[in-house]
Amino acid sequence: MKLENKVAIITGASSGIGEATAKLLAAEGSTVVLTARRVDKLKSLEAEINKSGGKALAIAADVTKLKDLEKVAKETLDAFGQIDILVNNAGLMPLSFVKNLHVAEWDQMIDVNIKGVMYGVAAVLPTMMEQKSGHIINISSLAGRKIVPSAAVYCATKFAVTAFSEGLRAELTPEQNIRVSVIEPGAVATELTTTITDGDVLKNILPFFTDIKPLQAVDIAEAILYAVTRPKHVNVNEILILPTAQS
Ligand code: NJP
Repeated sequence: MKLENKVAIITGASSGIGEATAKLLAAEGSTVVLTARRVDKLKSLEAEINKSGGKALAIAADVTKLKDLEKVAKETLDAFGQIDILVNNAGLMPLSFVKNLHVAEWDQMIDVNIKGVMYGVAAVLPTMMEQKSGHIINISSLAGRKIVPSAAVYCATKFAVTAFSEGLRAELTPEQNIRVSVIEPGAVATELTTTITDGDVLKNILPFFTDIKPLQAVDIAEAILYAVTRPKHVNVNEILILPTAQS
């Protein structure tokens, strides 16, 4: 087992990439702290992992609230005494054309995709600095490198995640022995597109997501596992991973 005696907090663990990552890290021996808003989903994942011999603890949290994430960090420390890995994965993608002014959705993406990631870091950093070790995985996107119509705000949030991650790495990795990796998926078959409400996107753009064979959530979980199981002197800065059929 590659992650024995490790403790990982995973945000957005109630579905998709977060759920798959929780299962994979637990199967490699890590204790996994599962967090998201949908408690029923978290509880059933907690039960599934514990039943199959892993160790999981579900704690409800909204990543737009710093206090919630501080509570997750505190309860993790109280229960397990350490925080080795944070997978900052919670995110939303209600794509829309700027001209359609879905301003409330812009706010939501900024709050979850950018501030949620920063709050996750703020919640675990004091512990990781005291430990003089830790690994922060931030989930960005191909959209953090490539900008397309209907994704202006989503891309802006993912560019921010990628920039913040590089800033974190430059500050923390050499000095504090806290590794930072950014994972940039292309299209992955998850619930992510269910938040789209813009009719123009649903009609014209969404089919793109179904026309190609997308990645599965476990494909991204495996990239995360790769990053967190490198030898201590190796920091995997970035992994961009796309479906073979995606241009
Ligand atoms: O999507 P989905 P993915 N507080 O919808 C949680 C990025 N990505 O796994 O709170 C706390 O299955 C939500 O939980 P709940 C993407 O940008 C994906 O694909 O219970 N949690 C759920 O667990 C995102 O950063 C693709 O509703 C909140 C999770 O977020 C990450 O991958 C491509 C929350 C979303 O799970 C995981 O997304 C790409 C809140 N306020 C990047 N709001 C892709 N799928 O194609 C939401 O490039 N969550």
